[in-house]
Amino acid sequence: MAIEVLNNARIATLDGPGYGMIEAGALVHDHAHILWVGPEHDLPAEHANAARHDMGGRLVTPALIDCHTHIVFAGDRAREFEMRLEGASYEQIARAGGGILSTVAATRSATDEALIAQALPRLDALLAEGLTMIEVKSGYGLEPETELRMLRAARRLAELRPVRVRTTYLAAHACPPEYTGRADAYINDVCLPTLRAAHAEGLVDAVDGFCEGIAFDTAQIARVFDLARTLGLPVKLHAEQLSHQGGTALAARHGALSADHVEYATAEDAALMATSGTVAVLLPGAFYTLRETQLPPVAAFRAQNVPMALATDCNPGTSPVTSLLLTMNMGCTLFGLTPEEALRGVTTHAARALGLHDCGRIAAGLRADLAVWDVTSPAELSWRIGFNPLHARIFGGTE
Ligand code: DI6
Ligand code: FE
Repeated sequence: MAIEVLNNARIATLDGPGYGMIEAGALVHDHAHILWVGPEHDLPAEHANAARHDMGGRLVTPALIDCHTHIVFAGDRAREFEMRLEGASYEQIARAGGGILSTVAATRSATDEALIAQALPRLDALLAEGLTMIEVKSGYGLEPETELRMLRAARRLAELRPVRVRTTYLAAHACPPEYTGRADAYINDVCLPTLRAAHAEGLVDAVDGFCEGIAFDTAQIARVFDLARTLGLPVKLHAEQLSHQGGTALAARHGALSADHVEYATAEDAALMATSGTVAVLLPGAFYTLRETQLPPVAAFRAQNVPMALATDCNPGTSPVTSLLLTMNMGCTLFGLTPEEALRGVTTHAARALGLHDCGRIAAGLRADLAVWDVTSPAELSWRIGFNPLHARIFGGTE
């Protein structure tokens, strides 16, 4: 592939301390991977005659990664939003058969084409902010065919847009109406066999669950994780979102890639995550939407060197958010992250939460997935609200 030099750039590599800034920087790529990055005056002679693309002094960062989304779903939950404003809680609505189950009904009755058509505008909003990698979960089918259709729809998005997609199997998201009061039977009859089927079709990159009073307990999730291990699939978990259930410790015991939400996690949980190398995926959009007050233990994560990722959790119920820039702002304002932590949270640490080693930083050998911004300092990305300073999105070296 033709070699190109991006020059006259301020490059936040996130490779090394701070932002890993290179002022007056240059980056060489071959329209797939980064070959070299450094100060422009050190550009290797072998690249001196390569095509130049002047960045105009703009800030270049790794492209953004959303490591926790439910963007494939049908219908909306505006009525539930109104009910919560009238005083109903998320748990009350869920226990009355609304919440996740109302999206399950809409998703089951949607065609494949409708699922894709409804997901695309959400994906496009994320792409417009410089995203090149997105994780998408199933979990609104809760029966074999719709779980598989959701995963296929998610994979299809990567054929319709210049983006990479990672699919996560989340049939242990809620107990469907036909199994009310029989969650163990649901795990045995539906969740486990459908995981085998989805894996056999090559549709599963990771396995997730919702460990919560309104969803599944640690023993039920453990059975799903045991099968994931047998199949050689990594696991992650929605843990300690609304209460402390022990999901984080379970996830750490299973060497999970990430424990997500974790508002109710403790300092002991953070220590376990540090030992297992589990990333804390913070989801401030859900915290904000549910008007939660329990803050995730950010100080403990820092003290234990647990990497913190940030993601939209884009879903119709608890986080109808399609902006990683807003998520960064919320991560700072609501959770007290620094703008540097927020940027690492949607790049380096998001990649790690997905088990990826080829993106999330700017370094030779990694993919040329970049975002070019009309800002002066990286902190500006977290500072503004509802403003998108993206100048260009570069996916595998191609703008
Ligand atoms: N936690 C969440 O915040 C989403 N799923 C989960 O396990 C909510 C999904 C929904 O309400 O539709
Ligand atoms: Fe979620």
